[in-house]
Amino acid sequence: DKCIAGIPGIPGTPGQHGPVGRDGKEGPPGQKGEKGAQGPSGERGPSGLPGKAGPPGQIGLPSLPGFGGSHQKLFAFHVGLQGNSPPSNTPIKFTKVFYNDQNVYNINTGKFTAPVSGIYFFTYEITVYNDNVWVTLRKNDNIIQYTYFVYYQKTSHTSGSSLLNLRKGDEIWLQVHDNANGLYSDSDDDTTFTGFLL
Ligand SMILES: [Ca+2]
Repeated sequence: DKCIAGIPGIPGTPGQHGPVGRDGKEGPPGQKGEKGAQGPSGERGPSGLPGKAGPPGQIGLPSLPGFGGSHQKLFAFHVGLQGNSPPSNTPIKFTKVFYNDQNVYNINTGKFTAPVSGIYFFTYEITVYNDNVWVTLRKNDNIIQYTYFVYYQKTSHTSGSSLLNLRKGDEIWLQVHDNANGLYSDSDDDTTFTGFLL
């Protein structure tokens, strides 16, 4: 007996969906994106409060006073007495010249004449011998100041100085007062009169 093939059967109906599968593995990271364009500038903010004041700076060194600088000519004299006991009531004539290059002191009259207006300094150093000394510093025959010294032994010294605001042409000199004329000089003693424009 031969087995005869039968007619194929009708396909069955599809099966029902199976249950949901498990999650798959996480994939690799994506590529980095391109940089975006710069955004517009923001508005300016309000001004901040002012800062605190800084500490004070150091005080600078004082400058030295100028003397005979390029802006101003030098005017000065330094003269000495020759002999002793100059006469009273007339300008003392200092005829020993240490410095008088601008001829501001006249050795014939005993007077200094201000060549320009300005502030002048005068000083005198007197060797005293054998008599009291009383001298006056005079400006245009007005007494500016007195210097008095009582003689007591051998040789002594007295001095005076003054700062004066002079006008051009003002005259300054020293003069013995009241016959107290113990001013002295010899080969190794000096009595001097000095002045200069500041
Ligand atoms: Ca002497």
